[in-house]
Amino acid sequence: MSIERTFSMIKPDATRRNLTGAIIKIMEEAGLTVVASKRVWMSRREAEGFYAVHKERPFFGELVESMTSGPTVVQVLQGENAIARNREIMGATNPADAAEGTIRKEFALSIGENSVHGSDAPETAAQEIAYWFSETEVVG
Ligand code: DAT
Ligand code: MG
Repeated sequence: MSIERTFSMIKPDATRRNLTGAIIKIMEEAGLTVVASKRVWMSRREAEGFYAVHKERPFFGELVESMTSGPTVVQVLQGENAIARNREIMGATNPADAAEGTIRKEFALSIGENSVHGSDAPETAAQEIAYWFSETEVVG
């Protein structure tokens, strides 16, 4: 067990439905602490850069469209095994496959509008945190 940081995002489908507080409550109750946070309406360019790993996938256009459709909350979560813990409470990508009690099971509208993003590994967590935050904005 170790204290880690992970990058998390509350997506436009969730901010639009005023679910920001409900989602953060689940994260905090899971032992994760918000150590950086800001509300961002990302540009097309920012969304394409952030999701560059998916640029050849058939859903890329739809993904960029959805991520730029409204405000997101970008944040850094810190805690024991934060990367895996956050993925666990998020649930599966497709809400139809997400376990009971997970954020996506409770709130996601579809596989594309699935309410939250979370880093999947230490390398992507470091990259994604650096994409949105400077070192001084992360206050642990
Ligand atoms: P995750 O967000 O669980 O890490 P991912 O990295 O495979 O999932 O995909 C990134 C996002 O892209 C996902 O949260 C929603 C969208 N997406 C993935 N697969 C999709 C599909 N088949 N149709 C539409 N959007 C999809
Ligand atoms: Mg992913």
